[in-house]
Amino acid sequence: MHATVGIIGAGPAGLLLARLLHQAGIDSVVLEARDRAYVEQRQRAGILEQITVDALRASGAGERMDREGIVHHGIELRFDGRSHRVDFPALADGRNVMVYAQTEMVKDLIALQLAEGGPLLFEAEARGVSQDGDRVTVHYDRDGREQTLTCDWVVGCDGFHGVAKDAIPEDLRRDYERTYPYSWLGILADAPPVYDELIYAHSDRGFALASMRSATVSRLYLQVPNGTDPADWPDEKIWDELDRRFALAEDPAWKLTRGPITAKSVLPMRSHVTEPMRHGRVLLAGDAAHIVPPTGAKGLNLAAADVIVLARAFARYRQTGSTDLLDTYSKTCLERVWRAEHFSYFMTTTLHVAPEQSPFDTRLQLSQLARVAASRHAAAELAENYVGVRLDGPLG
Ligand code: RFL
Ligand code: PHB
Repeated sequence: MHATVGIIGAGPAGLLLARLLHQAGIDSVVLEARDRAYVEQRQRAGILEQITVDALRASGAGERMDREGIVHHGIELRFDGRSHRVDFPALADGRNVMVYAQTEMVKDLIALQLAEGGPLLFEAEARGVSQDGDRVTVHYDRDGREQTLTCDWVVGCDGFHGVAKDAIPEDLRRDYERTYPYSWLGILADAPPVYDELIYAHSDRGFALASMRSATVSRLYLQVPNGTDPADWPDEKIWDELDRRFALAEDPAWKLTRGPITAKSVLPMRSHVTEPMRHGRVLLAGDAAHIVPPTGAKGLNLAAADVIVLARAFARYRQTGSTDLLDTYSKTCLERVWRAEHFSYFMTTTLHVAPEQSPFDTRLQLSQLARVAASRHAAAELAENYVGVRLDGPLG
């Protein structure tokens, strides 16, 4: 099998790239290690920046998002027993975010790609990528035997544990990493969201986040120690702990609406960047090149930003034969990546309580949060980063 662009991984990055290439008249083949049901059910992100919303529309798969997605005009910060709202449009040039689950975005992209796109092969696991002159080959396992896909270009959209990044020789590759001394316990509950926007809470018991999937389904997170077993958190204990962490001094009766918990999992927190994001005819996009802790809601949006830049670079190459945008791909993306890395680190370390945290560190966190509440400049810095910074370059 041959493709102009071989794409490894059918997460948001790989699927969106395949659709954007299709719209630009460029053929691709997507190889995905898992089966369709697994990929469609994986619970992950929920917040889309404007560039992600626009890209989903441009891909042709934005119709259901436009019907069912919920526009959010701000977030609430809770700390020191009080609440403060960060108003996005007022602070960030009228911009907003959209709440639409990654699971739904992935379902929409898969349905469209299978209906009218190039091949999307499930249960096709890439083992490695080899380059020989202008030809790149993906070696993959499917139907119990090793097969090959030859390509002009290969894009590794195979997530943090993928194989594509091994195509960058060790002496040219740099990895930057930070791990955090806490994890998130995430639940889905058949309970109406507590508030019509997201609540990010700092408390002396640890961080908590109230998000949503629909008018009847809540997505809630609690900071827990690394290595936590979800089985140690029966449902009542989770609800009690959420109520304590979201507690408001001026409204002690304030409580979450409880409902059946339908999913429970623990996610570790890590920051990681692999540079450069291209070697020869192999390019990396999304979690394959960089991951962030989820506190800034940036992972999915960075994946979308990468493939938007990449789809434009391939379209230009097809139209003019120039590789200039492919040549600057890594540099262009890394500028946004490092901004998001910093913001995610800032949100994470400002809102979580580290295991050995001193009272001094807690005072610093509360002072920073109070500054966001008191200063338009400090709030605007948070709002601009949350809705997505504007940078010079193709994404504006
Ligand atoms: P994905 O979604 O990990 O998709 C990669 C795909 O590649 C496949 N794959 C392979 N296929 C073929 N051959 C191989 N050798 C392969 N190796 C892997 C995988 O099966 C998979 O289908 O990466 P992508 O497309 O770059 O998208 C990035 C986003 O998924 C990610 O940034 C966010 O979901 C991060 N993230 C979250 N972000 C948020 O903003 N809010 C969240 O609440 C949130 N929760 C999460 C998350 C990431 C998680 N991971 C990666 C562990 C929760 C989790 C558990
Ligand atoms: C989510 O809805 O899953 C979500 C929202 C915002 C975050 C992280 C996760 O920062």
